[in-house]
Amino acid sequence: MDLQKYKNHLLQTIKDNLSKWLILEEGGKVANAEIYRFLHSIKGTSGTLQIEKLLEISENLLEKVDEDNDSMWDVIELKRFLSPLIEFTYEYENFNELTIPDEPIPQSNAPLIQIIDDDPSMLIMLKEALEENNWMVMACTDPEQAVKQYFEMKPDCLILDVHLPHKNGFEVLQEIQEYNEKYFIPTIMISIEDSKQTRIKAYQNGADDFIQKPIDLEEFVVRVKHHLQRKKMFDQSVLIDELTQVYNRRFLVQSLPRFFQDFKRTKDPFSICIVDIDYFKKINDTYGHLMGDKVLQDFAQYLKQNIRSLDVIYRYGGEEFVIVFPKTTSEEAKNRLTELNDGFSSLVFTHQDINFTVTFSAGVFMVEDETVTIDQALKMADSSLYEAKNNGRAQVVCSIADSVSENQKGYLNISVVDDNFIIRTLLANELESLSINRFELNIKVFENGPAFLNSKHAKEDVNHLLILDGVMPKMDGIEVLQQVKQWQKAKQYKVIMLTGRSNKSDVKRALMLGADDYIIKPFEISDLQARIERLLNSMK
Ligand code: GH3
Ligand code: MG
Repeated sequence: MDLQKYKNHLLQTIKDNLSKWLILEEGGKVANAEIYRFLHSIKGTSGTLQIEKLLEISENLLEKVDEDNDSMWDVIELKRFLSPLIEFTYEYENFNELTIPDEPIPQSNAPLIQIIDDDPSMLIMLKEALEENNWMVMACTDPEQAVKQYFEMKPDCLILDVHLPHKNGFEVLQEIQEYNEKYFIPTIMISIEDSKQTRIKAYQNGADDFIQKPIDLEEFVVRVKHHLQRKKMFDQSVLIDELTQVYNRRFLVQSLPRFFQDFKRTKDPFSICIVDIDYFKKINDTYGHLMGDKVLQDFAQYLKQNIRSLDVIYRYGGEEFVIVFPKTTSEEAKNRLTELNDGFSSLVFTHQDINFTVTFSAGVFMVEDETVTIDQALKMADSSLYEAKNNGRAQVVCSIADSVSENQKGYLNISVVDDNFIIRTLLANELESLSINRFELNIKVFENGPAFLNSKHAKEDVNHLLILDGVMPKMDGIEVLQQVKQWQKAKQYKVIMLTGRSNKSDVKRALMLGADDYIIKPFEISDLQARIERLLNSMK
Protein backbone atom coordinates (compact mmCIF):
# COMPACT_ATOMS: atom_id res chain seq x y z
CA MET A 1 0.00 0.00 0.00
CA ASP A 2 1.08 3.53 -0.63
CA LEU A 3 2.06 5.19 2.61
CA GLN A 4 2.80 8.54 1.08
CA LYS A 5 -0.49 10.20 1.76
CA TYR A 6 -0.46 9.15 5.40
CA LYS A 7 3.03 10.52 5.68
CA ASN A 8 1.80 13.78 4.25
CA HIS A 9 -1.08 13.82 6.64
CA LEU A 10 1.12 13.16 9.62
CA LEU A 11 3.38 15.94 8.48
CA GLN A 12 0.43 18.28 8.22
CA THR A 13 -0.65 17.39 11.74
CA ILE A 14 2.83 18.12 13.03
CA LYS A 15 2.93 21.42 11.17
CA ASP A 16 -0.47 22.42 12.51
CA ASN A 17 0.60 21.83 16.07
CA LEU A 18 3.94 23.51 15.64
CA SER A 19 2.44 26.58 14.05
CA LYS A 20 -0.24 26.79 16.73
CA TRP A 21 2.43 26.91 19.41
CA LEU A 22 5.11 28.85 17.64
CA ILE A 23 2.96 31.83 16.77
CA LEU A 24 2.37 32.40 20.47
CA GLU A 25 3.73 35.72 21.72
CA GLU A 26 6.75 35.82 23.93
CA GLY A 27 5.72 34.68 27.38
CA GLY A 28 3.14 32.25 25.92
CA LYS A 29 2.78 28.90 27.62
CA VAL A 30 1.99 25.37 26.49
CA ALA A 31 0.99 22.56 28.86
CA ASN A 32 3.56 19.82 29.31
CA ALA A 33 0.82 17.21 28.94
CA GLU A 34 -0.03 18.54 25.51
CA ILE A 35 3.61 18.28 24.37
CA TYR A 36 3.85 14.79 25.77
CA ARG A 37 0.71 13.64 23.93
CA PHE A 38 1.91 15.27 20.72
CA LEU A 39 5.31 13.57 20.76
CA HIS A 40 3.80 10.30 21.90
CA SER A 41 1.46 10.23 18.94
CA ILE A 42 4.20 11.17 16.46
CA LYS A 43 6.32 8.36 17.81
CA GLY A 44 3.54 5.80 17.32
CA THR A 45 2.54 6.93 13.87
CA SER A 46 6.00 7.61 12.44
CA GLY A 47 7.17 4.10 13.31
CA THR A 48 4.14 2.61 11.62
CA LEU A 49 4.76 4.76 8.58
CA GLN A 50 8.41 3.74 8.52
CA ILE A 51 9.78 7.26 8.79
CA GLU A 52 12.86 6.20 10.72
CA LYS A 53 14.28 9.63 11.15
CA LEU A 54 11.10 11.05 12.63
CA LEU A 55 10.76 8.06 14.92
CA GLU A 56 14.25 8.67 16.21
CA ILE A 57 13.66 12.39 16.74
CA SER A 58 10.38 11.86 18.57
CA GLU A 59 11.84 9.12 20.76
CA ASN A 60 14.74 11.36 21.75
CA LEU A 61 12.46 14.27 22.52
CA LEU A 62 9.96 12.14 24.39
CA GLU A 63 12.70 10.88 26.69
CA LYS A 64 13.13 14.42 27.93
CA VAL A 65 9.45 15.01 28.70
CA ASP A 66 8.07 13.70 31.95
CA GLU A 67 4.55 12.38 31.42
CA ASP A 68 3.39 13.11 34.96
CA ASN A 69 4.72 16.64 35.17
CA ASP A 70 1.86 19.12 34.96
CA SER A 71 3.98 22.25 34.46
CA MET A 72 3.86 24.66 31.50
CA TRP A 73 6.49 25.20 28.80
CA ASP A 74 7.59 28.67 27.88
CA VAL A 75 7.21 29.20 24.13
CA ILE A 76 10.85 30.27 23.58
CA GLU A 77 12.10 27.25 25.46
CA LEU A 78 9.70 25.08 23.49
CA LYS A 79 10.87 26.45 20.16
CA ARG A 80 14.43 25.51 21.04
CA PHE A 81 13.44 22.12 22.35
CA LEU A 82 11.44 21.21 19.27
CA SER A 83 14.00 22.51 16.77
CA PRO A 84 15.02 19.02 15.50
CA LEU A 85 11.37 18.41 14.69
CA ILE A 86 10.94 21.78 12.99
CA GLU A 87 14.00 21.14 10.83
CA PHE A 88 12.83 17.68 9.92
CA THR A 89 9.42 19.00 8.93
CA TYR A 90 10.95 21.55 6.61
CA GLU A 91 13.27 19.04 4.94
CA TYR A 92 10.64 16.41 4.59
CA GLU A 93 8.09 18.73 3.13
CA ASN A 94 10.47 20.05 0.51
CA PHE A 95 12.00 16.81 -0.61
CA ASN A 96 9.07 14.42 -0.79
CA GLU A 97 6.32 14.32 -3.34
CA LEU A 98 2.62 13.68 -2.99
CA THR A 99 0.98 10.59 -4.44
CA ILE A 100 -2.53 9.40 -3.75
CA PRO A 101 -3.97 5.91 -4.37
CA ASP A 102 -7.59 5.30 -5.38
CA GLU A 103 -10.21 5.01 -2.68
CA PRO A 104 -11.67 1.53 -2.11
CA ILE A 105 -15.43 0.90 -2.21
CA PRO A 106 -16.86 -0.89 0.82
CA GLN A 107 -20.01 -3.00 0.46
CA SER A 108 -23.06 -2.60 2.65
CA ASN A 109 -22.92 -6.24 3.75
CA ALA A 110 -19.20 -6.14 4.43
CA PRO A 111 -17.95 -6.88 7.94
CA LEU A 112 -17.96 -3.73 10.04
CA ILE A 113 -14.83 -2.79 11.95
CA GLN A 114 -14.72 -0.05 14.54
CA ILE A 115 -11.44 1.72 15.29
CA ILE A 116 -10.99 3.97 18.28
CA ASP A 117 -7.77 5.97 18.46
CA ASP A 118 -7.27 9.56 19.52
CA ASP A 119 -4.61 10.12 16.87
CA PRO A 120 -6.44 10.99 13.65
CA SER A 121 -3.39 10.26 11.47
CA MET A 122 -3.27 6.73 12.81
CA LEU A 123 -7.02 6.40 12.55
CA ILE A 124 -7.18 7.46 8.95
CA MET A 125 -4.30 5.23 7.98
CA LEU A 126 -5.69 2.11 9.66
CA LYS A 127 -9.16 2.81 8.29
CA GLU A 128 -7.91 2.99 4.77
CA ALA A 129 -5.66 -0.06 5.08
CA LEU A 130 -8.70 -2.06 6.22
CA GLU A 131 -11.00 -0.59 3.61
CA GLU A 132 -8.65 -1.86 0.92
CA ASN A 133 -10.02 -5.28 1.83
CA ASN A 134 -13.58 -4.12 1.22
CA TRP A 135 -14.38 -4.07 4.91
CA MET A 136 -16.47 -1.23 6.25
CA VAL A 137 -14.73 0.87 8.87
CA MET A 138 -16.10 3.31 11.40
CA ALA A 139 -13.44 5.49 12.93
CA CYS A 140 -13.73 7.53 16.10
CA THR A 141 -11.36 9.60 18.23
CA ASP A 142 -13.55 10.17 21.24
CA PRO A 143 -14.14 7.24 23.62
CA GLU A 144 -17.57 8.50 24.80
CA GLN A 145 -18.87 8.74 21.27
CA ALA A 146 -17.17 5.47 20.39
CA VAL A 147 -19.08 3.55 23.06
CA LYS A 148 -22.35 4.98 21.78
CA GLN A 149 -21.37 4.13 18.22
CA TYR A 150 -20.39 0.61 19.30
CA PHE A 151 -23.85 -0.17 20.68
CA GLU A 152 -25.58 1.44 17.72
CA MET A 153 -23.52 -0.15 14.98
CA LYS A 154 -22.60 -3.46 16.63
CA PRO A 155 -19.28 -3.97 14.86
CA ASP A 156 -17.84 -7.36 13.91
CA CYS A 157 -14.42 -6.38 15.16
CA LEU A 158 -13.15 -3.68 17.48
CA ILE A 159 -9.74 -2.05 17.36
CA LEU A 160 -8.99 0.02 20.40
CA ASP A 161 -6.09 2.21 21.44
CA VAL A 162 -5.01 2.02 25.08
CA HIS A 163 -4.29 5.73 25.44
CA LEU A 164 -7.36 7.85 24.90
CA PRO A 165 -8.38 11.21 26.31
CA HIS A 166 -10.82 11.26 29.31
CA LYS A 167 -11.28 7.52 29.37
CA ASN A 168 -8.65 4.93 28.55
CA GLY A 169 -9.08 1.87 26.35
CA PHE A 170 -9.43 -0.45 29.35
CA GLU A 171 -12.34 1.60 30.67
CA VAL A 172 -13.99 1.48 27.26
CA LEU A 173 -13.56 -2.30 27.31
CA GLN A 174 -15.18 -2.55 30.71
CA GLU A 175 -18.21 -0.62 29.52
CA ILE A 176 -18.84 -2.84 26.55
CA GLN A 177 -17.60 -6.08 28.10
CA GLU A 178 -20.95 -7.76 28.58
CA TYR A 179 -22.10 -7.30 24.99
CA ASN A 180 -18.61 -7.95 23.67
CA GLU A 181 -18.43 -11.33 25.37
CA LYS A 182 -21.97 -12.32 24.57
CA TYR A 183 -21.51 -11.70 20.86
CA PHE A 184 -17.87 -12.70 20.72
CA ILE A 185 -16.75 -9.42 19.17
CA PRO A 186 -13.02 -9.82 18.49
CA THR A 187 -11.19 -6.98 20.18
CA ILE A 188 -7.69 -5.89 19.31
CA MET A 189 -5.89 -3.45 21.55
CA ILE A 190 -3.18 -1.29 20.08
CA SER A 191 -0.64 0.68 22.02
CA ILE A 192 2.73 2.21 21.85
CA GLU A 193 3.44 0.54 25.15
CA ASP A 194 4.36 -3.11 25.05
CA SER A 195 5.03 -3.76 28.70
CA LYS A 196 3.98 -7.13 30.06
CA GLN A 197 1.61 -5.33 32.48
CA THR A 198 -0.15 -3.49 29.66
CA ARG A 199 -0.60 -6.65 27.68
CA ILE A 200 -1.83 -8.60 30.69
CA LYS A 201 -4.27 -5.81 31.55
CA ALA A 202 -5.56 -5.81 27.98
CA TYR A 203 -6.21 -9.55 28.03
CA GLN A 204 -7.71 -9.37 31.53
CA ASN A 205 -10.14 -6.76 30.28
CA GLY A 206 -11.28 -9.01 27.49
CA ALA A 207 -9.00 -8.13 24.55
CA ASP A 208 -8.36 -11.00 22.15
CA ASP A 209 -5.23 -9.61 20.65
CA PHE A 210 -2.62 -6.97 21.34
CA ILE A 211 -0.64 -5.14 18.68
CA GLN A 212 2.17 -2.82 19.49
CA LYS A 213 2.74 0.45 17.65
CA PRO A 214 4.52 0.97 15.31
CA ILE A 215 2.08 -1.22 13.44
CA ASP A 216 3.13 -3.34 10.52
CA LEU A 217 0.11 -2.77 8.27
CA GLU A 218 0.49 -5.99 6.34
CA GLU A 219 0.48 -8.09 9.49
CA PHE A 220 -2.26 -5.95 11.01
CA VAL A 221 -4.60 -6.66 8.10
CA VAL A 222 -3.89 -10.40 8.27
CA ARG A 223 -4.63 -10.47 11.99
CA VAL A 224 -7.89 -8.59 11.56
CA LYS A 225 -8.86 -10.99 8.79
CA HIS A 226 -8.19 -13.95 11.06
CA HIS A 227 -10.40 -12.46 13.79
CA LEU A 228 -13.20 -11.74 11.34
CA GLN A 229 -13.11 -15.33 10.09
CA ARG A 230 -13.36 -16.69 13.61
CA LYS A 231 -16.21 -14.33 14.37
CA LYS A 232 -18.07 -15.61 11.33
CA MET A 233 -17.55 -19.22 12.37
CA PHE A 234 -18.73 -18.41 15.86
CA ASP A 235 -21.84 -16.70 14.53
CA GLN A 236 -22.67 -19.75 12.44
CA SER A 237 -22.04 -22.26 15.18
CA VAL A 238 -24.36 -20.59 17.65
CA LEU A 239 -27.39 -20.34 15.44
CA ILE A 240 -29.06 -23.65 16.31
CA ASP A 241 -31.13 -24.13 19.43
CA GLU A 242 -29.63 -26.94 21.44
CA LEU A 243 -32.82 -28.52 22.75
CA THR A 244 -35.01 -28.44 19.66
CA GLN A 245 -32.40 -28.42 16.90
CA VAL A 246 -34.14 -25.66 14.96
CA TYR A 247 -32.69 -22.18 14.36
CA ASN A 248 -32.53 -19.96 17.40
CA ARG A 249 -33.69 -16.41 18.00
CA ARG A 250 -30.29 -15.00 17.19
CA PHE A 251 -30.49 -16.45 13.72
CA LEU A 252 -34.01 -15.14 13.37
CA VAL A 253 -32.73 -11.64 13.94
CA GLN A 254 -29.95 -12.19 11.43
CA SER A 255 -31.99 -13.84 8.72
CA LEU A 256 -35.34 -12.04 8.81
CA PRO A 257 -33.99 -8.99 6.97
CA ARG A 258 -33.17 -11.29 4.05
CA PHE A 259 -36.85 -12.24 3.61
CA PHE A 260 -37.74 -8.55 3.57
CA GLN A 261 -35.06 -7.84 0.99
CA ASP A 262 -36.23 -10.72 -1.19
CA PHE A 263 -39.75 -9.41 -0.98
CA LYS A 264 -38.65 -5.98 -2.19
CA ARG A 265 -36.99 -7.59 -5.15
CA THR A 266 -39.56 -10.21 -6.11
CA LYS A 267 -42.75 -8.58 -4.74
CA ASP A 268 -43.94 -12.04 -3.67
CA PRO A 269 -45.72 -11.67 -0.33
CA PHE A 270 -44.59 -13.93 2.48
CA SER A 271 -45.98 -14.85 5.88
CA ILE A 272 -44.46 -14.65 9.34
CA CYS A 273 -46.12 -16.80 11.97
CA ILE A 274 -45.68 -17.09 15.71
CA VAL A 275 -46.66 -20.50 17.04
CA ASP A 276 -47.13 -21.24 20.74
CA ILE A 277 -47.95 -24.51 22.50
CA ASP A 278 -51.20 -24.44 24.47
CA TYR A 279 -51.16 -24.97 28.22
CA PHE A 280 -47.53 -25.92 28.11
CA LYS A 281 -47.01 -24.94 31.73
CA LYS A 282 -49.56 -27.56 32.68
CA ILE A 283 -47.56 -30.22 30.84
CA ASN A 284 -44.50 -29.29 32.85
CA ASP A 285 -46.47 -29.16 36.09
CA THR A 286 -48.31 -32.41 35.51
CA TYR A 287 -45.69 -34.61 33.83
CA GLY A 288 -42.46 -32.91 34.79
CA HIS A 289 -39.94 -30.74 33.07
CA LEU A 290 -38.30 -33.61 31.19
CA MET A 291 -41.60 -34.48 29.57
CA GLY A 292 -42.00 -30.78 28.77
CA ASP A 293 -38.65 -30.88 27.02
CA LYS A 294 -39.67 -33.94 25.05
CA VAL A 295 -42.87 -32.27 23.90
CA LEU A 296 -40.83 -29.26 22.76
CA GLN A 297 -38.41 -31.48 20.87
CA ASP A 298 -41.13 -33.53 19.22
CA PHE A 299 -43.10 -30.42 18.35
CA ALA A 300 -40.11 -28.79 16.67
CA GLN A 301 -39.29 -31.99 14.80
CA TYR A 302 -42.89 -32.42 13.71
CA LEU A 303 -42.99 -28.90 12.31
CA LYS A 304 -39.65 -29.32 10.63
CA GLN A 305 -40.67 -32.55 8.95
CA ASN A 306 -43.97 -31.21 7.74
CA ILE A 307 -43.06 -27.85 6.26
CA ARG A 308 -41.59 -27.23 2.80
CA SER A 309 -37.84 -27.04 2.47
CA LEU A 310 -38.04 -23.32 1.82
CA ASP A 311 -39.99 -22.59 4.97
CA VAL A 312 -37.85 -21.80 7.97
CA ILE A 313 -38.50 -22.48 11.62
CA TYR A 314 -36.91 -20.79 14.62
CA ARG A 315 -37.29 -21.20 18.36
CA TYR A 316 -38.40 -17.75 19.45
CA GLY A 317 -38.36 -18.37 23.21
CA GLY A 318 -39.63 -21.04 25.69
CA GLU A 319 -42.44 -22.81 23.84
CA GLU A 320 -42.84 -20.19 21.14
CA PHE A 321 -41.61 -20.70 17.58
CA VAL A 322 -41.54 -18.52 14.50
CA ILE A 323 -42.15 -19.98 11.07
CA VAL A 324 -41.49 -17.99 7.93
CA PHE A 325 -43.36 -19.16 4.84
CA PRO A 326 -41.81 -17.52 1.76
CA LYS A 327 -44.07 -16.81 -1.22
CA THR A 328 -47.13 -17.56 0.88
CA THR A 329 -50.25 -15.51 1.54
CA SER A 330 -51.77 -15.37 5.02
CA GLU A 331 -54.68 -17.50 3.84
CA GLU A 332 -52.31 -20.22 2.59
CA ALA A 333 -50.21 -19.98 5.76
CA LYS A 334 -53.34 -20.31 7.86
CA ASN A 335 -54.38 -23.43 5.98
CA ARG A 336 -50.98 -25.00 6.37
CA LEU A 337 -50.79 -24.24 10.06
CA THR A 338 -54.26 -25.61 10.61
CA GLU A 339 -53.20 -28.85 8.91
CA LEU A 340 -50.07 -28.94 11.05
CA ASN A 341 -52.18 -28.44 14.17
CA ASP A 342 -54.51 -31.27 13.17
CA GLY A 343 -51.54 -33.55 12.55
CA PHE A 344 -49.62 -32.66 15.68
CA SER A 345 -52.60 -32.84 18.00
CA SER A 346 -53.28 -36.37 16.83
CA LEU A 347 -49.88 -37.52 18.13
CA VAL A 348 -50.20 -39.20 21.49
CA PHE A 349 -47.65 -38.60 24.27
CA THR A 350 -47.40 -41.09 27.09
CA HIS A 351 -46.19 -40.46 30.61
CA GLN A 352 -46.38 -43.30 33.14
CA ASP A 353 -49.35 -44.91 31.35
CA ILE A 354 -51.16 -41.62 31.01
CA ASN A 355 -51.81 -40.52 27.44
CA PHE A 356 -52.18 -36.91 26.45
CA THR A 357 -52.25 -34.77 23.33
CA VAL A 358 -51.04 -31.26 22.65
CA THR A 359 -52.32 -28.39 20.49
CA PHE A 360 -50.89 -25.05 19.53
CA SER A 361 -52.14 -21.58 18.66
CA ALA A 362 -50.68 -19.38 15.94
CA GLY A 363 -50.76 -15.78 14.76
CA VAL A 364 -50.04 -15.01 11.11
CA PHE A 365 -48.93 -11.80 9.47
CA MET A 366 -48.48 -11.47 5.73
CA VAL A 367 -45.83 -9.05 4.45
CA GLU A 368 -47.23 -7.50 1.30
CA ASP A 369 -46.25 -3.90 1.79
CA GLU A 370 -42.72 -2.55 1.55
CA THR A 371 -43.20 -0.08 4.35
CA VAL A 372 -43.66 -2.74 7.04
CA THR A 373 -40.71 -3.23 9.36
CA ILE A 374 -39.55 -6.48 10.95
CA ASP A 375 -40.62 -5.30 14.37
CA GLN A 376 -44.05 -4.35 13.15
CA ALA A 377 -44.51 -7.70 11.40
CA LEU A 378 -43.57 -9.63 14.54
CA LYS A 379 -45.78 -7.43 16.66
CA MET A 380 -48.73 -8.00 14.34
CA ALA A 381 -48.19 -11.77 14.31
CA ASP A 382 -47.94 -11.69 18.09
CA SER A 383 -51.17 -9.80 18.54
CA SER A 384 -52.93 -12.34 16.33
CA LEU A 385 -51.48 -15.12 18.47
CA TYR A 386 -52.87 -13.36 21.52
CA GLU A 387 -56.25 -13.26 19.84
CA ALA A 388 -56.01 -16.99 19.02
CA LYS A 389 -55.30 -17.72 22.68
CA ASN A 390 -58.20 -15.54 23.81
CA ASN A 391 -60.55 -17.20 21.38
CA GLY A 392 -59.99 -20.57 23.05
CA ARG A 393 -56.60 -21.76 21.67
CA ALA A 394 -55.87 -24.56 19.14
CA GLN A 395 -56.47 -22.19 16.26
CA VAL A 396 -54.80 -19.85 13.78
CA VAL A 397 -55.57 -16.12 13.46
CA CYS A 398 -54.40 -13.79 10.67
CA SER A 399 -53.89 -10.11 11.26
CA ILE A 400 -54.98 -7.56 8.76
CA ALA A 401 -52.20 -5.66 7.05
CA ASP A 402 -54.14 -2.40 7.09
CA SER A 403 -53.81 -2.22 10.81
CA VAL A 404 -50.12 -1.34 10.50
CA SER A 405 -50.81 2.33 10.50
CA GLU A 406 -48.73 4.89 8.70
CA ASN A 407 -48.16 6.71 11.94
CA GLN A 408 -46.01 3.86 13.24
CA LYS A 409 -43.41 5.06 10.75
CA GLY A 410 -40.74 7.41 11.94
CA TYR A 411 -39.90 10.66 10.24
CA LEU A 412 -36.44 11.40 8.98
CA ASN A 413 -35.23 14.73 7.70
CA ILE A 414 -32.25 14.60 5.39
CA SER A 415 -30.23 17.69 4.58
CA VAL A 416 -27.51 18.05 2.01
CA VAL A 417 -25.43 21.17 2.52
CA ASP A 418 -22.99 21.74 -0.33
CA ASP A 419 -22.14 24.84 -2.33
CA ASN A 420 -21.60 22.77 -5.44
CA PHE A 421 -24.84 22.62 -7.39
CA ILE A 422 -23.96 19.39 -9.19
CA ILE A 423 -23.13 17.51 -6.02
CA ARG A 424 -26.23 18.81 -4.23
CA THR A 425 -28.49 17.72 -7.01
CA LEU A 426 -26.78 14.38 -7.50
CA LEU A 427 -27.03 13.57 -3.79
CA ALA A 428 -30.64 14.60 -3.52
CA ASN A 429 -31.52 12.38 -6.47
CA GLU A 430 -29.61 9.50 -5.00
CA LEU A 431 -31.31 9.91 -1.62
CA GLU A 432 -34.77 10.03 -3.20
CA SER A 433 -34.16 6.59 -4.62
CA LEU A 434 -33.10 5.04 -1.31
CA SER A 435 -35.74 2.67 -0.08
CA ILE A 436 -35.81 3.17 3.64
CA ASN A 437 -39.19 1.89 4.64
CA ARG A 438 -38.99 2.61 8.29
CA PHE A 439 -38.91 6.31 7.66
CA GLU A 440 -40.96 8.89 5.91
CA LEU A 441 -38.13 10.82 4.23
CA ASN A 442 -38.08 14.57 3.90
CA ILE A 443 -35.04 15.60 1.83
CA LYS A 444 -33.84 19.18 1.46
CA VAL A 445 -30.73 20.72 -0.07
CA PHE A 446 -28.97 23.88 1.08
CA GLU A 447 -26.24 25.80 -0.65
CA ASN A 448 -24.58 27.09 2.46
CA GLY A 449 -24.33 26.59 6.21
CA PRO A 450 -26.41 29.55 7.44
CA ALA A 451 -29.27 28.66 5.09
CA PHE A 452 -29.36 25.23 6.68
CA LEU A 453 -28.85 26.35 10.27
CA ASN A 454 -31.65 28.91 10.03
CA SER A 455 -34.08 26.60 8.29
CA LYS A 456 -37.21 25.13 9.87
CA HIS A 457 -36.10 21.78 8.45
CA ALA A 458 -32.98 21.76 10.65
CA LYS A 459 -34.90 22.47 13.83
CA GLU A 460 -37.76 20.01 13.48
CA ASP A 461 -38.06 17.51 16.27
CA VAL A 462 -37.32 14.41 14.20
CA ASN A 463 -34.30 12.27 13.35
CA HIS A 464 -31.97 14.01 10.98
CA LEU A 465 -29.28 12.87 8.59
CA LEU A 466 -26.95 15.70 7.67
CA ILE A 467 -24.57 15.40 4.73
CA LEU A 468 -22.18 18.25 5.01
CA ASP A 469 -19.56 19.58 2.67
CA GLY A 470 -16.31 20.41 4.43
CA VAL A 471 -15.28 23.44 2.43
CA MET A 472 -17.89 26.10 1.65
CA PRO A 473 -17.85 29.86 1.34
CA LYS A 474 -19.60 31.86 4.09
CA MET A 475 -19.29 29.13 6.67
CA ASP A 476 -17.42 25.88 6.32
CA GLY A 477 -18.81 22.47 7.18
CA ILE A 478 -16.81 22.18 10.37
CA GLU A 479 -18.45 25.33 11.74
CA VAL A 480 -21.88 24.06 10.81
CA LEU A 481 -21.10 20.75 12.53
CA GLN A 482 -19.85 22.62 15.57
CA GLN A 483 -23.11 24.52 15.87
CA VAL A 484 -25.31 21.49 15.34
CA LYS A 485 -23.41 19.60 18.02
CA GLN A 486 -24.28 22.35 20.49
CA TRP A 487 -27.99 22.08 19.88
CA GLN A 488 -30.09 20.30 22.42
CA LYS A 489 -31.39 18.03 19.69
CA ALA A 490 -27.87 17.07 18.56
CA LYS A 491 -28.59 13.47 19.57
CA GLN A 492 -31.15 13.22 16.79
CA TYR A 493 -28.47 14.04 14.23
CA LYS A 494 -26.22 11.74 12.26
CA VAL A 495 -23.60 13.63 10.31
CA ILE A 496 -21.56 12.57 7.30
CA MET A 497 -18.83 14.98 6.24
CA LEU A 498 -17.70 15.25 2.64
CA THR A 499 -14.09 16.28 2.47
CA GLY A 500 -11.54 16.90 -0.22
CA ARG A 501 -8.53 14.64 -0.59
CA SER A 502 -6.15 17.31 0.51
CA ASN A 503 -8.19 18.15 3.55
CA LYS A 504 -7.17 15.50 6.01
CA SER A 505 -7.07 18.09 8.75
CA ASP A 506 -10.78 18.63 8.18
CA VAL A 507 -11.38 14.94 8.62
CA LYS A 508 -9.56 15.10 11.88
CA ARG A 509 -11.57 18.05 13.12
CA ALA A 510 -14.82 16.56 11.91
CA LEU A 511 -14.17 13.33 13.78
CA MET A 512 -13.17 15.19 16.88
CA LEU A 513 -16.34 17.25 16.74
CA GLY A 514 -18.38 14.10 16.59
CA ALA A 515 -19.17 13.54 12.91
CA ASP A 516 -20.44 9.99 12.50
CA ASP A 517 -18.63 9.34 9.27
CA TYR A 518 -16.69 11.02 6.51
CA ILE A 519 -16.30 10.46 2.81
CA ILE A 520 -13.49 11.71 0.65
CA LYS A 521 -14.49 13.53 -2.53
CA PRO A 522 -14.76 12.49 -5.28
CA PHE A 523 -16.74 9.59 -3.81
CA GLU A 524 -18.40 6.56 -5.31
CA ILE A 525 -22.17 6.76 -5.01
CA SER A 526 -22.32 3.11 -3.94
CA ASP A 527 -19.94 3.87 -1.11
CA LEU A 528 -22.04 6.79 0.06
CA GLN A 529 -25.19 4.72 -0.19
CA ALA A 530 -23.70 1.87 1.85
CA ARG A 531 -22.60 4.29 4.52
CA ILE A 532 -25.96 6.01 4.66
CA GLU A 533 -27.75 2.68 4.98
CA ARG A 534 -25.49 1.65 7.83
CA LEU A 535 -26.10 4.89 9.66
CA LEU A 536 -29.84 4.76 9.15
CA ASN A 537 -29.99 1.19 10.38
CA SER A 538 -28.50 2.36 13.62
CA MET A 539 -31.25 4.95 14.10
CA LYS A 540 -34.23 4.06 16.21
P1 GH3 B 1 -50.76 -20.63 26.85
O1 GH3 B 1 -51.68 -21.69 26.39
O2 GH3 B 1 -51.47 -19.37 27.15
O3 GH3 B 1 -49.61 -20.44 25.93
O4 GH3 B 1 -50.16 -21.10 28.26
P2 GH3 B 1 -48.79 -21.83 28.50
O5 GH3 B 1 -48.86 -22.59 29.78
O6 GH3 B 1 -48.40 -22.63 27.31
O7 GH3 B 1 -47.78 -20.63 28.56
P3 GH3 B 1 -47.00 -19.98 29.76
O8 GH3 B 1 -46.27 -18.84 29.16
O9 GH3 B 1 -47.90 -19.72 30.94
O10 GH3 B 1 -45.94 -21.06 30.22
C1 GH3 B 1 -44.89 -21.48 29.41
C2 GH3 B 1 -44.01 -22.38 30.23
O11 GH3 B 1 -42.98 -22.95 29.43
C3 GH3 B 1 -43.30 -21.63 31.32
C4 GH3 B 1 -41.87 -22.16 31.28
O12 GH3 B 1 -41.45 -22.63 32.53
C5 GH3 B 1 -41.93 -23.28 30.30
N1 GH3 B 1 -40.70 -23.44 29.53
C6 GH3 B 1 -40.00 -22.50 28.87
N2 GH3 B 1 -38.92 -23.04 28.28
C7 GH3 B 1 -38.93 -24.36 28.57
C8 GH3 B 1 -38.06 -25.44 28.26
O13 GH3 B 1 -37.05 -25.30 27.55
N3 GH3 B 1 -38.39 -26.65 28.71
C9 GH3 B 1 -39.49 -26.85 29.49
N4 GH3 B 1 -39.74 -28.07 29.91
N5 GH3 B 1 -40.31 -25.84 29.82
C10 GH3 B 1 -40.04 -24.62 29.38
MG1 MG C 1 -47.93 -21.48 25.57
